[in-house]
Amino acid sequence: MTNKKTLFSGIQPSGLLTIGNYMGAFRQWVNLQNQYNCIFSVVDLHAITAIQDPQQLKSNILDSVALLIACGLEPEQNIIFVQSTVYEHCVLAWILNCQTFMGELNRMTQFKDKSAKNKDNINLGLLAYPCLQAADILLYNTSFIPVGADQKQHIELCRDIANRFNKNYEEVFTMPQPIIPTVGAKIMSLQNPLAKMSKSDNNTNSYIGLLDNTDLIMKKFKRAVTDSEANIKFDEEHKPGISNLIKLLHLATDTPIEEIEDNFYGKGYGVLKEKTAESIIELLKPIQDKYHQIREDQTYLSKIIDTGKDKAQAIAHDTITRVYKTIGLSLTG
Ligand code: ATP
Ligand code: LTN
Repeated sequence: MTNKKTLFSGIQPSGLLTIGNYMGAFRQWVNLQNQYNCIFSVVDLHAITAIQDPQQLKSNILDSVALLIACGLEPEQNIIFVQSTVYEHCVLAWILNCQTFMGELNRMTQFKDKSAKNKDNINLGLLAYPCLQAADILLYNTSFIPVGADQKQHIELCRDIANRFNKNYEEVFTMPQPIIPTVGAKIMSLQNPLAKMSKSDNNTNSYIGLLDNTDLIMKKFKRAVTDSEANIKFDEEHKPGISNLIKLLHLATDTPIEEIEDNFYGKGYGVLKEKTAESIIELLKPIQDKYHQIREDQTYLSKIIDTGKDKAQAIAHDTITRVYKTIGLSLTG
């Protein structure tokens, strides 16, 4: 390890990764990987807060690792690992549960949203989700956490928990801070532009998967919900659907938003939808090509997962040893 600061982030293998995940998270991860000691995790223990089919979960985990590399993360330079392979996450999560108030967890918007969507499975894991997330972050002496805007509240709670522990015992945890992109922090659903694009949405037309093919991407954009005007203008409050398309076109092509508005002045929504679809198809093409190469090479993928586990565990174990000692628990063996 160098004396660079540590950056940590995670992604749930709860379905096919989307352009929301890419714009809000991975793009930053790729851009920041040379600046920090980076640790990226496929957080499968978080994903099981919703029911997952075991075979599907297994393949989603491998797909996610392969996609992270295909998006440009260098496995030699960074630690890329699967959360469940490092048991220390569960141990620290329990300890942090004991530092977290029920009122804090009940206030989390993600908990409220997910409980409302899955009324028959409001489990304890879903409530304690932010404690496991705090454990992910605090195990690695993390300074920075690049995430989409939806995760801001969880990171704030992680800081509160770390602070409380440090006060109740002694200064063990580094205080982390989020890095949230200025544009792209919240890509909206194509079917409901008032809700964030989410890979676990039951309506597959609401998101663009990173592995969707050309026809499907074109179809999904053509079906995207807009408004009844015919005016291509960036106005997230009054024109959320059109603004979401403009934002995606801006992010995919680096064209400034005002220039997009000028270029499309007087044109119909159909043209904007088509251009946005084309730009996303072009952006995803090299990622998809690289993904298929990597995904077929099981030996290569297993090696990355094993190496990632060993490197992550060495750091996590060191932290758990310190935490145990601090709170008066004993480690044997
Ligand atoms: P799920 O639908 O299963 O809750 P998700 O699609 O919200 O999952 P996560 O795996 O929970 O994705 O999040 C991984 C990263 O992607 C996080 O940093 C999150 O903030 C970011 N992210 C997720 N959705 C979006 C979005 N629509 N726009 C921008 N960033 C997003
Ligand atoms: N809850 C996060 C995923 C996640 C995460 C983390 C992100 C789990 N552990 C640690 C950053 C740091 C989400 O994006 N829904």
